[in-house]
Amino acid sequence: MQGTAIAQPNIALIKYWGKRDVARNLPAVGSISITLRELFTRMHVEFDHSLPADALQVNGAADDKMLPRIVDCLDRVVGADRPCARIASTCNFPIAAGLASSASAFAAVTVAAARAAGRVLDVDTLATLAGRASGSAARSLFGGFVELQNLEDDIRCRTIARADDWPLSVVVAITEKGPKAVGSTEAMEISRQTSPFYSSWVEQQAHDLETARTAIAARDFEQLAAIAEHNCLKMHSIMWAARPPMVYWNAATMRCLQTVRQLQGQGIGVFFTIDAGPQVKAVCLPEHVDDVEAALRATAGVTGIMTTGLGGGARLEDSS
Ligand code: 2P0
Repeated sequence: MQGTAIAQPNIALIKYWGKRDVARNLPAVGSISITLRELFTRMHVEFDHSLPADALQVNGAADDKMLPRIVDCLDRVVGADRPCARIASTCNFPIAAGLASSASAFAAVTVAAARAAGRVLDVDTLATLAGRASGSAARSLFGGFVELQNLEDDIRCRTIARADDWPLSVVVAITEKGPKAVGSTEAMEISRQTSPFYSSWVEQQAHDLETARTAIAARDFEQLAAIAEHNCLKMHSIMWAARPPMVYWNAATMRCLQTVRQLQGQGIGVFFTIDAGPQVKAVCLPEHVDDVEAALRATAGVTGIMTTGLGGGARLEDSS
């Protein structure tokens, strides 16, 4: 009764921000993301009737903070009458720092738990279950460019272009490794309840999704860059205008944006996006990755760089 799965985080180009149903964790808007290749979370789940309680280890250390959400996820996948589980997670990038660690974690644990329980579920069901735990996790079941569609009563994810169809690169500039002060779930609710810009955000999302979809289908980098940066800045402006205001950026975040603008001025194919954290993700054409890496590495306040291509969706490990 065990299973091991690997999932990569994804970075939204058209962002999910806000929920229409908090209890079922349904997003207020659709989103489009790219699944990354080199960053990953590996989850091992083992059900054991002799265990007195569920236990989670993250990178070798007990983690009681994340445990309740993992427990809920296991209950949804397997049923609440399941045996207790030993869950071990390893992650090769900073956790809870705006690098979509919850996306890869919940995608991986959903797949691993289904295997451990002997449940054979199709990818749509796995994505729906992962999305109940963390909205962005649904997208990590799929590879390449992924659209999360907001259906009337649920969500559905689809790969709209494969990683090989348009092999972009992503350079992540780390500006701070610590966990964020306000989690996304709470920040989304504060945004929905207090930000004067929230309703326009929801109204305009269909337009942004359509623009990005068209740009991806045409492999139009400039059009994708323009809509992704616009959508990202719009999402952060919702938070800046909320009560209390929430600013995930630091001074180095802003300096990275200036670096990206300078690169664009030199004709380099690159754009930025920023999630619920201070890291900057620079999406670029593969031929420009060395220039982008060098420029971000030289930006004051950048403490680390991670470069990755686009990858496939969550999967069971071969031995699982
Ligand atoms: C996204 N983010 O589309 C957006 C952009 C962060 C900024 O989805 O509350 O951990 O668990 O459903 O998926 C991060 O939020 O939120 C996120 P919950 P999640 O990637």
